[in-house]
Amino acid sequence: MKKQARYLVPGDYMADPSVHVFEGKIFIYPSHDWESGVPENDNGDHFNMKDYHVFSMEDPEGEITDHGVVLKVEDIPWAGRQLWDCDVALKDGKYYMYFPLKDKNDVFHIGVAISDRPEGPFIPQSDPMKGSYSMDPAILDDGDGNYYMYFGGLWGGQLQRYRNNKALECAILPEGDEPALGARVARLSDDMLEFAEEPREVVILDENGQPLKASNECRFFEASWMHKYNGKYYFSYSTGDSHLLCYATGDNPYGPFTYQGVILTPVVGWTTHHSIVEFKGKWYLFHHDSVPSGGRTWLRSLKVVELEYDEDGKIITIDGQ
Ligand code: FUB
Repeated sequence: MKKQARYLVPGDYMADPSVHVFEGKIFIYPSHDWESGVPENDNGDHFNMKDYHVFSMEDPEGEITDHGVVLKVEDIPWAGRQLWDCDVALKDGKYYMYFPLKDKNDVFHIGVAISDRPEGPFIPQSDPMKGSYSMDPAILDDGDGNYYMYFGGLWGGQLQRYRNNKALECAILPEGDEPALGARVARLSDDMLEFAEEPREVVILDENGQPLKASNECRFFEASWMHKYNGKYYFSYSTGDSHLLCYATGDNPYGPFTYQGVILTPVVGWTTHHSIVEFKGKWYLFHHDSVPSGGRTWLRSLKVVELEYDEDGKIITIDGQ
């Protein structure tokens, strides 16, 4: 029987959910879509978000609490525009929010904001993380004291403007049989405010051990997420212009990861984005679509649906429609 996804915030447009269990509750850190009137283009200028709310739930089937605005563009000293997908990590009683934002030169960097509470408010640092670029940060708490950030996205996410962590003079997008561009991963410093090392590329291999090609409809585009299941590392992501959520598995946080399959088939709306979280022995896929806004791709709505694995640890594909 088809699993029925549930809309979580019918009264507002929220997208890109990053979800964690803190203090025994589910906390959702989404982007906050709104009708800013900016025309749609391949740079994603129509995703003109200016603040974040935090939501919590006692249970995925229970009521949802809106904790209100917890961070806004005008409070961030280095801000230009566009607060995109954020994530939050807990270390030593403090909550660290990682957020992508364009600076005053329209270049994406990743900033950090801190709170004593999972529901915020979050106070931003005065500068972005040194050496940070592109967008869509996702944090893995590896459970051994190490935290890793996965980040990056193509087109409007600006990843094609960089190689080896240096800005290129002109953006280069690989094509055809060239290896696809990968997300980036870096361990975080002990104070959680900087990279502890140079970011590395996340390599996804096909069944023959070869890196996925740029022309492959399952190659990485944006929206990294990392979770662990039965001791394995599951790196999941959006394929962007082919509109899938896919995943690859590995035996350590850096990879390489081997491509496994599709988590979610295309939803209504151009973007697809997610997080995967375990709560009381069940697994859930939090994601978004543009059904409630009548297909307006910049006005997305949060959803949750149960996610299942088969006996070999493969994620059973969910129908996005
Ligand atoms: O919400 C703006 C961007 O759209 C996100 O950063 C991407 O992952 C896509 O969902």
